[in-house]
Amino acid sequence: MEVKELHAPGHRACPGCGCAIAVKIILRETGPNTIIVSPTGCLETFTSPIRSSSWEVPWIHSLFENAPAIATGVLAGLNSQGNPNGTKVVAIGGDGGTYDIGMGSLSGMFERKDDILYICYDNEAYMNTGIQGSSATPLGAGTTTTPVTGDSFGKMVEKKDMVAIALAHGVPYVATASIANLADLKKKVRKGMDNPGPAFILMLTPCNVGWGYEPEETVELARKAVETGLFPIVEFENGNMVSALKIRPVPVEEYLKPQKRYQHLFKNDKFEDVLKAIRKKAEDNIKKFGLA
Ligand SMILES: Cc1ncc(C[n+]2csc(CCOP(=O)(O)OP(=O)(O)O)c2C)c(N)n1
Ligand SMILES: [Mg+2]
Repeated sequence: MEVKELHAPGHRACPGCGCAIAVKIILRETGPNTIIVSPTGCLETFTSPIRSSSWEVPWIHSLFENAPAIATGVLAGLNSQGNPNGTKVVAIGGDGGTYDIGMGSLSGMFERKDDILYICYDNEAYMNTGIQGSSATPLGAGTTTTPVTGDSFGKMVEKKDMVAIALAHGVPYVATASIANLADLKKKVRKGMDNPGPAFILMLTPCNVGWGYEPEETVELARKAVETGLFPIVEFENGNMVSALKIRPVPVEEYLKPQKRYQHLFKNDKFEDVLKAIRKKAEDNIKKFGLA
């Protein structure tokens, strides 16, 4: 049977865009009875060039900083009319819109316990405006604002832990997902939508332009992020971990080396401590979530 894609072909994402893959699959699971909210970022830009749209569901673009508040408003509007069709509200925002500038707005949405699924597509920088670092950029990664020059080794501090932040708000459904495991991603979107109250899903969506790799390697890199332990696939219901994808850990170098943003770590021994810290991050995740 032919599937009608709700995120239609013909959008203007870069070839190999991890976010475009993710959104197509997410909408297959949400179905048409959904209103999507997106803050400014690549997703908004590549799906809505002037006078066209690749969305086959109602879609609203918010400011960079307020997607959760707009989602709350959309839900309030639906509820004020009795929401007879049970239409769901799903917000899909980038890491900049989620970890940084939209954090206050998201915190409010979590606190209000609004029945909204918020999905963050995390490409680990502000890609739309030219690869500026965000608080999701990982330790050691080069971006235009975390430069690699002289003794500077790219991002100098660890990535913010958004899963822990969502859990600290008491969000009843919190999960991570990967475009290398689509059945799991769809299952989590379904759970996040069916769960009453707020839900938060974090997805790592590699960006070949910002990370510096060949477009056809996107899904393989997403898989390597999981297999190294650097991006654990976990799921929490009411604060309790209910699933964690088991891995047979591969060395972090298998994930880092194909990416230009990490090349400086392999040029000489100067940044060995950074590599050690990245290895330790993977080991800590494996221990913390019982991945191996
Ligand atoms: C208040 C405000 N500041 C800055 C911008 C410029 N801006 C638009 S998109 C963007 C980065 C978006 O990054 P992210 O949320 O990670 O999404 P991505 O582009 O990576 O998909 C920035 C800085 C803006 N639109 N509004
Ligand atoms: Mg981003």
